[in-house]
Amino acid sequence: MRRFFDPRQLAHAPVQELHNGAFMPYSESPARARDILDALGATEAATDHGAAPIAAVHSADYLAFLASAHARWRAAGRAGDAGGYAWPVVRRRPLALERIDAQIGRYSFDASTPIAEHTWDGAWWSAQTALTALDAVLAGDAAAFALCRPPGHHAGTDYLGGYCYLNNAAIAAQAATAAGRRTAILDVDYHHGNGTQDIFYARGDVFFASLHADPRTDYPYFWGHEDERGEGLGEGATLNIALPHGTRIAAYLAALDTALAAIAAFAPDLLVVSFGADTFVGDPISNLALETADFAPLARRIASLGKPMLVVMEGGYAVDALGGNVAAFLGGL
Ligand code: Q9C
Ligand code: ZN
Repeated sequence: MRRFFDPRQLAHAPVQELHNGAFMPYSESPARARDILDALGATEAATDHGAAPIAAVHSADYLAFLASAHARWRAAGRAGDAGGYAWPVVRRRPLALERIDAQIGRYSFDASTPIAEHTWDGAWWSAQTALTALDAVLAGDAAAFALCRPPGHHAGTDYLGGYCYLNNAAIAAQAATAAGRRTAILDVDYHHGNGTQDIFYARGDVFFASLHADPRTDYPYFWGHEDERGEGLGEGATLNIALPHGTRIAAYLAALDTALAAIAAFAPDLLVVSFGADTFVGDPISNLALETADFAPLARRIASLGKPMLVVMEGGYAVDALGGNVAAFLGGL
């Protein structure tokens, strides 16, 4: 299977500084990609597909914000990485504000996703890596792996969050759709893929299924509940399965079978898998209980759908075990 990674993704290297001057350990680090690369061996770089496939998913105003946010943060005399701390949530009317601090609130939903000096470049090449791996699948490969980092599934049309800036899986799914493929997305990251869900929520042409920790107990809290099933033309094209803490492989595979049956009923001719290894029992920020050896049967079960498959990397923060977990998953394909 061809595996894609672009070294320019490493340029995104945030260091989150809190407003009291302390530094917060930042889970989504370049070391994650390095650990996966050590386990995978050789990878192929991305080719630049330009802005159009990204602009097919994200709004022009959001992209302009993201590309300029760090420079404007610095121009406003601020130090460190740009980060949100005030949001227009509670009974506020939409306002077109110029102040960078206000715009970060407008274009984000959490305080854990700093915009560093080279975040735009890293996110750009992460998306291009997904598009390049998609090309291999469109050309006839049974499967391809995009080592996307920063990850993408929490980013919506016009917002960042959850360590995500550009939604790599959604960008690839949209490009596959534009290429005439009927596309389903299966999200097996620990966290609900709220950005991906939002992007396709009112559309019936892309199916979205997600297995994740119950949002009543886990981030991102405000999405991923099982009664969220899509709306309008997308009614029934979203499927959420919420799992309790401590879920092990047997119960996980049973839930996966439900998602796979729904995807099979949609009859896609291409599958995008948002793969997070943060379902691992040793993940420092998560609470499911999959073992390294479980990732191969998990992947095999997904592959049993028999659809051409693009695997896009999402989360996974047990850095020392991450490469082994990803290699186990890819080995299972
Ligand atoms: N103390 C992905 O796995 N948690 N994102 C913030 C702050 C955010 C995870 C907690 C978790 C985001 C792609
Ligand atoms: Zn995650």
